[in-house]
Amino acid sequence: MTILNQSTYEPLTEDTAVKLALQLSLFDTDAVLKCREIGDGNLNLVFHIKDEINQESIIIKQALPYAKVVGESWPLTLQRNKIEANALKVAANFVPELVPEVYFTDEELAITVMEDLSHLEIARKGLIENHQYPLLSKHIGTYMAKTLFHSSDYALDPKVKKEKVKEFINPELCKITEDLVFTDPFFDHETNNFEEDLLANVHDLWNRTELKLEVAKLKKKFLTNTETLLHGDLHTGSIFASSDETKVIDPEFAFYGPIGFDIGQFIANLLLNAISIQSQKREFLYNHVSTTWSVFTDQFSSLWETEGVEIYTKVPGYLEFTLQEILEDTIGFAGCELIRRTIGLAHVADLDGIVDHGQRIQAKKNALLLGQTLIMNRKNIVSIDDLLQEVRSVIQND
Ligand code: SR1
Ligand code: MG
Repeated sequence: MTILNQSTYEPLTEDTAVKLALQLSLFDTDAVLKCREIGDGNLNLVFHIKDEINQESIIIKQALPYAKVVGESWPLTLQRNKIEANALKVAANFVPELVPEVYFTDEELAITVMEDLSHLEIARKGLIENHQYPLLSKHIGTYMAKTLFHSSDYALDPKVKKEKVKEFINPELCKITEDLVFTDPFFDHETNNFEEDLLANVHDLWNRTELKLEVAKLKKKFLTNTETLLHGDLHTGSIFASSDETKVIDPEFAFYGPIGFDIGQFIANLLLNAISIQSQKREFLYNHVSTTWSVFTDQFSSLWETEGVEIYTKVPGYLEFTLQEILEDTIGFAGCELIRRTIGLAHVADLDGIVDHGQRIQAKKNALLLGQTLIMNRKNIVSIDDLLQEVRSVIQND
């Protein structure tokens, strides 16, 4: 199909996005369309198009050929748009209620046209504004159990699974994570970005060779373990939520990796929010951490028992071994995420938005300390209650 009468890539404008929506016949013939570019993430253009007559709306997301957060000096594959659209379609097979519906994709223009979710809030923004989202952890635990189980060797014929590994090879986006999550924050690298008052803490972290050894092991797992199709960037900015609805967006970092990576990123971002608020208000976030893990393990276990195709899923002890390994990885990956969101390239508003300088620096020191503790102690933390006890003991006294 020729879109906008062109066959080569060009970034859309608000005008051409409207033309595209009309060409795709996505609105009624009497539609009066209004379009706004609303992308506030690190990488893409996002157009919100609304029919003011019939109150219908869509989103057109377009990849830019570079990382928006840095600029044109950081080229980035347009292929990520196809990965994202395909990952959304895979997730829709298992959790259609937890992802936006995809209406149309075009590889050449690197666009995905999808359901508008603007009746919901980005969970990170809402959490910062004290919204508690009572169903968030139940929904995300379900999302992770179903998506992570169904794309793994536990559930798929090995040949089919390997075809999917091939389909989701995503080297450029993985390299971003390899650098920004697992490497740069642990060395004196130019991409790092931290406040002067953290200098002593950061130098201390860079000098800890035993910490680097543990991060090396976690990075190795990320590089080499093709356990399942991950979302790959499951932080609270990749989730839309309300009091009764949750939708996971933005799986452009999707690839085959270790199950604990998605869980660790989500839990770390709950903890970043906990660190950013007063200690007496943190309990609901700890409950979210606990519920995420219990919903994930309950549903993953039940899928394992009823739909496991790998013969060893029937062997007593293999499920328990697998869940223990996932927990250990989850805790280690969460530790890396806490550190990189504090001193690496891409920060989070939970911490950076703390207005009081002293409180902000203290919160960032807590995030660095908690991150290191989780990485170093992950083998001794054998339950989610142990994890929360560790979290409380590190960040309680501020
Ligand atoms: C250059 S991209 C920086 C970060 O934004 C994305 O959301 C990922 O978290 C990535 O690491
Ligand atoms: Mg994103």
